[in-house]
Amino acid sequence: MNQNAHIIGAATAFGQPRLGVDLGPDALRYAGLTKMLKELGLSVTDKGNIKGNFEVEAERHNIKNDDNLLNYDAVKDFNTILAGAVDASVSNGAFPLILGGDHSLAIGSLAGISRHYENLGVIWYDAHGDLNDSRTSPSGNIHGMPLGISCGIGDADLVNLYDAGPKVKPENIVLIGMRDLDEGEKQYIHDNDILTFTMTDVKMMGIAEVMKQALDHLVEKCDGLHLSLDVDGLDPMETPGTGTPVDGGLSLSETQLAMSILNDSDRITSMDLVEVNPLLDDGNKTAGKAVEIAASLFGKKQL
Ligand code: 4U7
Ligand code: MN
Ligand code: MN
Ligand code: MN
Repeated sequence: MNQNAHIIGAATAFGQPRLGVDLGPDALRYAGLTKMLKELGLSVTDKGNIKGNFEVEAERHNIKNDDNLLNYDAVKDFNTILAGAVDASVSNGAFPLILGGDHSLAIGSLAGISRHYENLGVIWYDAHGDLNDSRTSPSGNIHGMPLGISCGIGDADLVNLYDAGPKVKPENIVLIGMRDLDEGEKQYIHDNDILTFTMTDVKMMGIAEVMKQALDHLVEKCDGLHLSLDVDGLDPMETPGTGTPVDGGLSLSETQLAMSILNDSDRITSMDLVEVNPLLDDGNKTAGKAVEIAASLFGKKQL
């Protein structure tokens, strides 16, 4: 794997109503992220945080547009800036490690990354598919839509953010850990034949087999592989500090195994580590687990 990492703090909470997830990047830093990566031998540059303008944020937080989209303008502006930062890191030969922040940031991270690849593969490790649009969303929260937007569904300005058109093809996506999919998302997965591993699949097959099949599906056809890891993919007993917890998730040890299989593949080119909310956490437990997850991805071994 690329041993030159750029940490990009995506300090946004605009994609959902709960404040505090914008503090996620700093919670991950306090949990020792940079030190851990350096101990593994990586060269690490911390690019600091991209934030919304706080005054503007306070004024426009939790406003819906005519299409029922929460904080629409703020999400759009934030992701345009983020896409530029991520694009610059890839152009400079670095591995962008984007810290969230709510998952709406993946609109910008995928937009910035995708111009560097013909066939970008995406592994979406999450309890949720994040494949809604304003019609199918029960909430209007854009953190439930970034993968759909990146595939070209939903609001035209968000779909065309940074570069015109979709950023990812459905056949280049694998969903892992799914256990809370809305009806419209299920329909989209069926219609587009997206390779999906629910929690039931994980329990039936084991996470090692799931990761093997995920990689088999992607490695031949994809020239870059992005991992988007939402900490709510894990069980809330492991990662309680997150805004939309769902019971029955992956354990830390399953996730570490998944990450070390990805490390062995030597194919991952970028990562989002998202939805850490220290204001909902038990101490800084969730950020600590997230750092352990990143450690396994970057090659930390148990022996
Ligand atoms: B996350 C939800 F309805 N699907 O759209 C929605 F269940 O980034 C949740 O994965 C979305 O945490 C969760 O609001 C978004 C809901
Ligand atoms: Mn989620
Ligand atoms: Mn998510
Ligand atoms: Mn969430």
